Amino acid sequence: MFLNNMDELDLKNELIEYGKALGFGIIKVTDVKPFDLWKNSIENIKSLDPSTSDSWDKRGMVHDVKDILPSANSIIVAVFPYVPYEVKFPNGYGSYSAHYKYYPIGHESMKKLGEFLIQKGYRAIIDAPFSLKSAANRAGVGYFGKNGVIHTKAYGSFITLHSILTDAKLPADGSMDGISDCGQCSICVNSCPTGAIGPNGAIIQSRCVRYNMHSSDFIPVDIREKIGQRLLGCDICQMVCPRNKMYKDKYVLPPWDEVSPFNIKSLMANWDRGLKGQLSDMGDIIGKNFARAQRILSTAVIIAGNSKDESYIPYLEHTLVHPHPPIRGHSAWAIGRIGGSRGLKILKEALKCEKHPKVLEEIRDGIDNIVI
Ligand code: B12
Ligand code: SF4
Ligand code: SF4
Repeated sequence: MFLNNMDELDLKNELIEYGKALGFGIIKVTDVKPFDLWKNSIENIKSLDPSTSDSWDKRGMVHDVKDILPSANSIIVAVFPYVPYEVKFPNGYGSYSAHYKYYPIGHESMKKLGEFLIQKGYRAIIDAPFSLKSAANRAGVGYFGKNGVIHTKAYGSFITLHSILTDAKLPADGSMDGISDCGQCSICVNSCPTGAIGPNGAIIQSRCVRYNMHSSDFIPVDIREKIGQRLLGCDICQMVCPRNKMYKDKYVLPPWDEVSPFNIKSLMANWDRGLKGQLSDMGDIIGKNFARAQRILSTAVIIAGNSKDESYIPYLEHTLVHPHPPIRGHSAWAIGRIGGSRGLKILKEALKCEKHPKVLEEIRDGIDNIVI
């Protein structure tokens, strides 16, 4: 028995050592008890935000990890820290959160850590669909913030979280001494541009900019305006958090080759010739799943509208005939937002041939609101 415990501890130490070499800042272990608080929180969020209730079923997340691996004994939680990006990229380029650059890197590193366990004869499932934040809190990694993400002492909340579900019996770390240490602070709640932060760190998805981004549907107008120049991700509720003060004045821009594929005009100009090259370059950075033509273009059009820059008008005229109705609707809105007589003429022409009722509504609104 003693020898077994020592073996388990040695295995854990070896894992931690290898994990640190792979770039992880924190590696901890928790047990496989069901995440009951998470389950209740999901029910709560469904009642607070019924319009996105279905999205939780579609995600297929489980509250009992034994539903994924019945022989599971431990959950390994790993933290991949990164330096956040500036919100403002050079003019004409959509910005993205550094989270989306580093998540795929963390995931690949986690696969290597999993491989290490597999080679030793254990089962290891990487980034399985369960609540990583709950696992992190229970493993002693950090507290929940009212902003809906976990913050750690060493790296604040600018981290990607990863997990390995395994049948290896690893010694569990102690949990945090509570769910949250936010106390009376509510800076993030008051700073969220769309009022998406509800009670107890409950994020009202239908209000969250990030949730709406890359939606394949029509995005509510007030949220379009708050998207600003962001193509993927929103970091406002983290940037204002005192737990991230170590990053103050340290936000960086990605290197130029990781900015250039996010050129908005080029996306809008070339949608009908296929965006293969540009999307593939984007996918190499933020992951193929996020670099999908229709969704990227839908947000790009909104960014063009928010720029209020008339040089986008010819590009919007081109996206105003896209086969996907929300892209046409967003284009009409963007033209109205930018304004000018050329925009008005384009909208009046579009009114003659558009058939889709929602797009027609967007065109009429654009005409009504346009400033010449
Ligand atoms: C669904 C999802 C989203 C949704 C919903 C967000 C949310 N907060 O739930 C959307 C699309 C909006 C989203 C956006 C983002 N996400 Co997200 N998302 C997820 C995902 C897949 C599941 C989260 C989940 O289960 N939510 C359901 C809610 C009900 O669960 P919960 O927050 O854990 O509920 C807890 C609280 O209610 C808490 N609680 C109970 N009582 C109290 C009391 C107090 C005072 C407090 C504070 C809390 C509290 O207990 C519950 C226990 O679980 C995870 C990955 C994963 N597999 O876990 C990533 C994840 C949470 N996302 C992440 C990130 C980075 C983001 C973004 C910052 C990305 C960006 N830059 O735009 C934004 C931030 C938005 C925000 N403010 O939360 C990271 C967070 C890393 C971290 N530091 O914790 C994760 C872990 C992905 C990853 N692998 O790194 N996301
Ligand atoms: S990610 Fe942005 S929109 Fe979503 S809760 Fe945070 S600040 Fe609000
Ligand atoms: S801003 Fe304040 S309330 Fe929000 S997560 Fe940070 S410490 Fe908690």
